[in-house]
Amino acid sequence: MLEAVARAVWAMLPAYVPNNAAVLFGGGRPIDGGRVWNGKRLLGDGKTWRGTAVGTLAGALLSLLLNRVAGRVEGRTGWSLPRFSLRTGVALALGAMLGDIAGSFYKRRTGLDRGQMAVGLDQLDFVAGALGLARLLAPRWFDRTFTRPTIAVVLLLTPLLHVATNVVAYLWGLKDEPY
Ligand code: CTP
Ligand code: MG
Ligand code: K
Repeated sequence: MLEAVARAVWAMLPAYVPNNAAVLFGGGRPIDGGRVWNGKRLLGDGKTWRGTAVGTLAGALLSLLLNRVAGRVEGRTGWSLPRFSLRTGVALALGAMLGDIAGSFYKRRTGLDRGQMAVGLDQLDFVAGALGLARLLAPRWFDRTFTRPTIAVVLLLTPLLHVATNVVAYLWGLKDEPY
């Protein structure tokens, strides 16, 4: 049970970190360039080129770092942990950023302004993006790594982890809203 949770979190770490890196280092030019569609911004000021680039890079670098320490963690715990290639690391990180961007696109279409909460969507859009792009770019690795039980753990645990990190980021003054 603990191993299943550890495997799921390990596999998703390259998708979890991009959002937080974007919060820390994002800002600057918005991706939509300020464009408006049907009276609402296409994406909004919360989706920037810099945040997306830094987030993707952070997630991809983390996947390489995880590979370096995986053996040691396995030795201590007896778990068997997933490994990342550059392709799967980038797929998870970029996929997370794209899913988050798609979420903002959807929020703007439904009249939610930048920073307004969308329960469920805010917590899972990046998961859908990360899993979707990884499945597309590395289907065999995806099937091996994200078995049904692992996906179930990810879907249950991610919203909790997401809310917890955002509350911490909010309390530290890094984020404007605790979600
Ligand atoms: N961020 C960024 N680029 C991204 C994603 C996030 O620069 N691709 C930064 C922005 O400063 C953003 C912050 O991280 O405000 C928090 O991200 P998020 O909560 O996803 O954006 P919101 O500002 O809440 O906007 P939205 O309503 O569109 O989700
Ligand atoms: Mg937000
Ligand atoms: K979001």
